[in-house]
Amino acid sequence: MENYYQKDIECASSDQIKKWQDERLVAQVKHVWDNVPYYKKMMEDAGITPEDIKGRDDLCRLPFITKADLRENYPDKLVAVPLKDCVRIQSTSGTTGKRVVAYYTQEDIDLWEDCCARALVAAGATDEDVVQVSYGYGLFTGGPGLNGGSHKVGSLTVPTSSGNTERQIMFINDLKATVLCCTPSYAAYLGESMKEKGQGPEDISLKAGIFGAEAWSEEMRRDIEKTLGIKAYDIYGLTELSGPGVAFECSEQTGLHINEDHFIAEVIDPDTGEPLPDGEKGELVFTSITKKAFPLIRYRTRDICVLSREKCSCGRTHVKMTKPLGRTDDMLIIRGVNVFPSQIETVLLKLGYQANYQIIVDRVNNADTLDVHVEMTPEIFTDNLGEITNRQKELMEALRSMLGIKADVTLVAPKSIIRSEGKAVRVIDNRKI
Ligand code: DLL
Repeated sequence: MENYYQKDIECASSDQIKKWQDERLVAQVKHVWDNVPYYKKMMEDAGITPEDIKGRDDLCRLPFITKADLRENYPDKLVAVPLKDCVRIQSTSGTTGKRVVAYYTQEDIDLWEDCCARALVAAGATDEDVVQVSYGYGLFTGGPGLNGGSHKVGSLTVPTSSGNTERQIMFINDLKATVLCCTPSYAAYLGESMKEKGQGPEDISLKAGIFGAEAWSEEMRRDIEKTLGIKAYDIYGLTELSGPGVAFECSEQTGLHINEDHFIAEVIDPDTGEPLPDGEKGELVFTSITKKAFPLIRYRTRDICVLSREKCSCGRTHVKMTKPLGRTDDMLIIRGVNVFPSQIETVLLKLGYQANYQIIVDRVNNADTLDVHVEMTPEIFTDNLGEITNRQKELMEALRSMLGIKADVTLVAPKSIIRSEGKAVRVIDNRKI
């Protein structure tokens, strides 16, 4: 039997959804025009006033907003309510110097947690479940979002946060956790670790998992389901829009329902910016129509996907997106953390190296690995092993502090990294996802 958290909304007619989107978009455009000078100027430059936007069909007349705009307005110049009305910030993981900071009113948090609750209930969670939240807590939205959603469902919430695998396993076993929320690679790692301890799927209390924040394949889903003895659900989201719960999988598992009462989704041609019809692959663009503190109008996510309005057997009516099929920029997601090659380059240049490096990403035993090969410059070149080890250590520490995750560093001889005739091949991603 299919379960819903807010059935009237999740199964609303397409006319009803359109009505909500029309009304909320008109109000949101007025809200940003009145309260955010940057939006007002962008709209003026595009020759648009709020009166021109009468509903969803006029959305394409509005200009896009990008991550660059968000950085330019760091930290709070896009906030559309008085700061005293904001109760929380969250921030994106691992971006350069100026991170994106997203602000929330209490109502924004409430609505975000509702979205996460929808995902949990779709995965079968009830007030009788024990939900272990093993996403990171803190600035990352994974932990706080699913934590709040789990409270709304009335489940017993276990806020383990990420890491400390021994303790994770102890709590799963001792508290008889039934739902696990974490990145898919961590779920796979937990599964392997439990298997090594002799626990088979029949000895594990978990029945469902809600995994997202990074790309994962159907093969990985089957692996995790087998080792943990669960049904594994995908969840999608981004800090800029709230966090996890922008879209989630239902039991049919043929795409993720986008919460259309809060977000209007479009797919555009990333080169021309032209909206594409449903069924075509392009860049996902979102407009948040209920967020008050940090509203985004036509935000370019850089995620590539396809939208589908085919009827879903679960009864939900909200549009479905495929799993993200890639990105239009060079952002890597390693162990759930967003990593840009430019961050690595910044560290190397600061420590006296040149931009001759290669980033090798792989997935070993279902956990992402990050290796950085760095050429020594002729001035730095040495064959003294002690000195090389010290330099590698220094680089590893600097990279950890910049990226927030561990990177292994290998120093190589000058000119030993193959030069490309075209664009430098900086990233070799061997993960099969
Ligand atoms: O990753 C929010 C989140 C937390 C989603 C927990 C799901 C679960 P950011 O750190 O801002 O937010 O990263 C957002 O991660 O633009 C996608 O490229 C990627 N991403 C998120 N979910 C998925 C997914 C969180 N299910 C960026 N599959 C997004 C593939 C995903 N990629």
